Amino acid sequence: MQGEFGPLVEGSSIRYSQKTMSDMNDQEQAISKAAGVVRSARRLAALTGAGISAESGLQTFRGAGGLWEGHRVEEVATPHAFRRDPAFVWRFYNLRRANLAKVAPNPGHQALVHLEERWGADAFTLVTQNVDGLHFAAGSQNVLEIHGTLRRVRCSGCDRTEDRGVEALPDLPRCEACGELLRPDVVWFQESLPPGIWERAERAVSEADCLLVVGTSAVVYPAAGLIDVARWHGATVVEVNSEPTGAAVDVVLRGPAGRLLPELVRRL
Ligand code: BJW
Ligand code: ZN
Repeated sequence: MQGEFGPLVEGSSIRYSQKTMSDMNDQEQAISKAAGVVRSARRLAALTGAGISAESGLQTFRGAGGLWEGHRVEEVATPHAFRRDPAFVWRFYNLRRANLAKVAPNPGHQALVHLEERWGADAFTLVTQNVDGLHFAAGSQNVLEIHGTLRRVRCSGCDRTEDRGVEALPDLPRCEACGELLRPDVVWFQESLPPGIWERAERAVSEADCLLVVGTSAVVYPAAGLIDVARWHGATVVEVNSEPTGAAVDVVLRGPAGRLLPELVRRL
């Protein structure tokens, strides 16, 4: 059988097509280059998205399987959707909260812990768009959750926040203090990012010599704009993604983060 990219199996020996060989050389060059860039960076930052948690079993937002009951995230994760039908929105979030109890960090998350240990939390900042808490669960400490977290709720009346972990919540949870509806403490479309945290993310990225962009489609702003901020300040941007994105980056590592990040760390 001759696959365009796959190995050609002949009897007991495995030959590779020319296309596969040149892809392997490109990948080898890219990972060596990325390792060199990371090694020589005084300050590092990473921007992660849903793709880094895909190998833990969590769905991404876009691409195959990215719909929830036929709805795009843009239809569910908005203040308008919550006002119109809070039970519908809570169903989406309660399912995702329940999923969190079943998943664990994967080698991609752990590789980023390793980078923080090696560079020190002062010189390595992990900016994540993810709300799943898996970077903290893996052991990363300097993590900026710019889109909030599923583990916290916030009162839509008095703004009080509370950590509820992954405990099961009622279909329509209410605030004990004022009786108004609680909502997940995450950032929906048309909402501002948490002010202090966003400023720290911008600063970390603008001070970094290298930014690793992992598992994000880089279509949601202002998070995706961090890539331009980094480059504008002279950082080299290394993307790790299983699929092409339109992001303007310097080095591309194409493949699963759970394999490529540990490989990158091994080469440092
Ligand atoms: C793997 C892999 C493996 C798979 N290994 N890779 C400028 C231009 C255009 C629009 C705007 C703009 N500025 C603002 C906007 C509007 C809007 C926006 O960006 N819209 C775009 C969709 C066009 N932004 C906002 O509204 C933001 N707020 C804002 O701007 O406030 C200012 C304001 C205030 C007041 C009035 C008006 C404006 C807020 C954005 C909030 C986003 N929130 C969500 C939901 C969070 C809660 C929840 O989880 O439910 O955040 S949306 C969703 O997308 C979530 C994610 O964090 C975010 C990004 O998604 P991500 O992580 O990139 O996931 P995917 O699925 O897109 O990609 C996964 C990737 O992984 C893929 O590339 C795969 O290939 C890859 N992958 N497996 C490696 N194993
Ligand atoms: Zn309240």
